[in-house]
Amino acid sequence: KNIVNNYQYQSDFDLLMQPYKAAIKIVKTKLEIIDEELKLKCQYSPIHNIQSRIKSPASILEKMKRKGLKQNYQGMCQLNDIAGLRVICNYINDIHYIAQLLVLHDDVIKMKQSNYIQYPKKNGYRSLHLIIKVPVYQKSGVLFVPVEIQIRTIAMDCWASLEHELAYKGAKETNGDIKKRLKRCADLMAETDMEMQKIYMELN
Ligand code: 0O2
Repeated sequence: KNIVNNYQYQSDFDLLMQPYKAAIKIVKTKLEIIDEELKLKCQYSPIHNIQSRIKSPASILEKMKRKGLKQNYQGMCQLNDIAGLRVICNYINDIHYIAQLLVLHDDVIKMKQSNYIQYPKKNGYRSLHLIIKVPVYQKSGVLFVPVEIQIRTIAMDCWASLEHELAYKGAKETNGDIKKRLKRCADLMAETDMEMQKIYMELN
């Protein structure tokens, strides 16, 4: 049975997504608490803003097909990015600091880290991706729910948002010249990030 397709009613999909929504709330609260503590104790708030989303049913299906997973509940449970958070930080050093503080929590299980800052993608994409699992208590017991967290600077986010619209997954046909220019923009953003970090450190 194709469980996602057969869930014809929004309420059924909501039921399926309830633990993922709960996991987003839990991780968002953790991040906000980290930021608040730093603000009070260090007079510095590294998180610029936090966005979150639950993957759409169409996107869940597309990814299950692309990954060759069975299109059923078990297949869906193998996806790690149904619950997603994007943490936008002010400076590059904040990214690793936030990631370190988050995985220090006893109830956070670190599953995977992809460092697209140290090793940017060929197109210039930069971000730190973390997959963690957090416990979500249900009346039937505890579920360990995966959450994908993308942590990036304002500049990295600016580039990724525009590139997502312009070129990601072949959104529009992009020739070699466009790819080169997008990559150059990403590199310029990265240079700006380094310089802003230096300025911040010199002033503080
Ligand atoms: P959308 O539309 O943003 O939801 P993996 O499971 O690690 O084997 P996956 O999930 O493709 O493979 O992981 P990856 O490459 O780490 O990318 C996950 C997400 O990062 C993507 O989600 C994008 O949000 C973002 N991302 C990755 N590469 C790029 C890129 O080149 N440009 C932009 N703008 N964003 C990128 P989705 O589900 O692919 O897409």
